[in-house]
Amino acid sequence: MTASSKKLLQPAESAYLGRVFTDIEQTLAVVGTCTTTESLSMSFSQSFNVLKSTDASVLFKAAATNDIDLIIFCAQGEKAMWVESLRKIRSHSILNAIPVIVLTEHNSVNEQLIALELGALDCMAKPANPFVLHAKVANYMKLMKNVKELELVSSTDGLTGLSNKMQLETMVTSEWYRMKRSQSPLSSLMIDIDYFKPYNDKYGHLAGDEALKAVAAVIKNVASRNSDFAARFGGEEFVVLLPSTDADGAEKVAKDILDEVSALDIPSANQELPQLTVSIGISSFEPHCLSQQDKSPGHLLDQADKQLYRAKQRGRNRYCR
Ligand code: GH3
Ligand code: MG
Ligand code: MG
Ligand code: MG
Repeated sequence: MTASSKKLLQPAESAYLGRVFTDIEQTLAVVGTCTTTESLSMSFSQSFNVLKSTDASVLFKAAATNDIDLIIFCAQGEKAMWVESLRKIRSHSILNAIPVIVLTEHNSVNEQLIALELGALDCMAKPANPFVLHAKVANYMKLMKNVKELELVSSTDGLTGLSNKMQLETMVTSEWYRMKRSQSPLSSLMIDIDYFKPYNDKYGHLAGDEALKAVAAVIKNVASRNSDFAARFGGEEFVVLLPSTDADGAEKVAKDILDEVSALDIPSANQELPQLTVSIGISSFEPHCLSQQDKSPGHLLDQADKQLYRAKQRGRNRYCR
């Protein structure tokens, strides 16, 4: 037996809780009304941001405004009741991606199988040994940290730090259906750098990359509401989604982007324009105006692309709606 495995087999339990993984940026939701829920919330509040929820519906409200990393679900009362409650959590649009540890009264094989089949990550008997539970929570929290880092990398454009095209596609679909549900407008901007091929040819690709980063920073800075979303769509093209924003509002955002890109004062490779500029196509949709043909989310970017084409035709460094 190695010295390290010996140490693992003989934990100094009283000292253990003091050195478990701690990250107050991460959020643990504890669901239930039993005394266990209270004591768990207390003991974990040293290590994580703890959200107490009496039942699934309270948890749903919390999930809308909090970024939950892990759920401890205390199964209590009639089996049919807690199974239904767990099922609701596991089929919720946000919560279904969050791992759940279920604590049951008896932890019979039957109870464990039900919880695991509903997608629980782990199942323990109440009262759970606090050291084991803290160690498990610490491990799952570390795992969730890695998962989130991977999700971020896979949804981000490496050059500009904006979201990438894959993430944009997800957002277009979700914002489109949110717009239809919420009865508030949705606008999008398709932005393309003018004469960028000659710019690269004249100043080189590295300078081209720097210009792309500078334009991306302007876009991010202008589309600054929490709900705004900016992505690199392709080479020198960007898309901005503006939820709850009508055509007039989108026009203001487009105008600010035009002005601020010009103000970067990056030299142009085209004699007609003194600075590097962009052209912008705007599309706006109001749910009550959607005709039968306008049903799919793809319309949002198709319309913006058509308007971008018009802006290019009309001489660039402008927007069309
Ligand atoms: P227009 O005004 O009509 O938009 O003309 P344009 O030259 O910008 O359009 P075109 O689509 O012909 O050229 C886009 C150029 O963008 C091609 C390529 O040189 C450049 N580009 C695309 N991706 C990158 C990139 O990642 N880095 C750099 N430096 N240049 C890129
Ligand atoms: Mg282009
Ligand atoms: Mg271009
Ligand atoms: Mg192009």
